[in-house]
Amino acid sequence: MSSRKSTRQVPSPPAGRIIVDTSQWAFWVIQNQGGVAHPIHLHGHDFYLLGTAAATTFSDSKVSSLNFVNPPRRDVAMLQATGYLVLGFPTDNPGAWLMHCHIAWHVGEGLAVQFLERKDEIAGLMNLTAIQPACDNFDSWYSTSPYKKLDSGL
Ligand SMILES: [Cu+2]
Repeated sequence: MSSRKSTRQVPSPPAGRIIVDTSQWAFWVIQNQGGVAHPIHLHGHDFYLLGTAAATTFSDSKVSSLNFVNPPRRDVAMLQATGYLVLGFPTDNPGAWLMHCHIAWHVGEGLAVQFLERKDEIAGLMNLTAIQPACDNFDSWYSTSPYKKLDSGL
């Protein structure tokens, strides 16, 4: 049996700051101020799980504890109660991506963010003319539907 394991070196952000490098990598620090854990899911990428901890606040002094050498690769990771989650991914997939808690009613309460990645490239990668008829059909149906959306729609 051959091994397909590879090692990925994630570039470290500059000391003392977590930044978004719009040309190559995005780094996110998600701080949970509540006492309930949340499974955080990202669309458009598998992300690298650089660090996580429960019952503590992320600060610049914790950057040195992050794992930038062959970190776990996930599309969901647990944001622990009153803790933090640090993730990173290469900005290699232009699009409008959603990152959210995977508990649907938490999304309805606002635990979601949508961001544009490489915005200027998106229109050139999509055929908006092909999408518009489906949007028009939905709008036509929804305007007369007795079933109105009550939540985020996720
Ligand atoms: Cu949640």
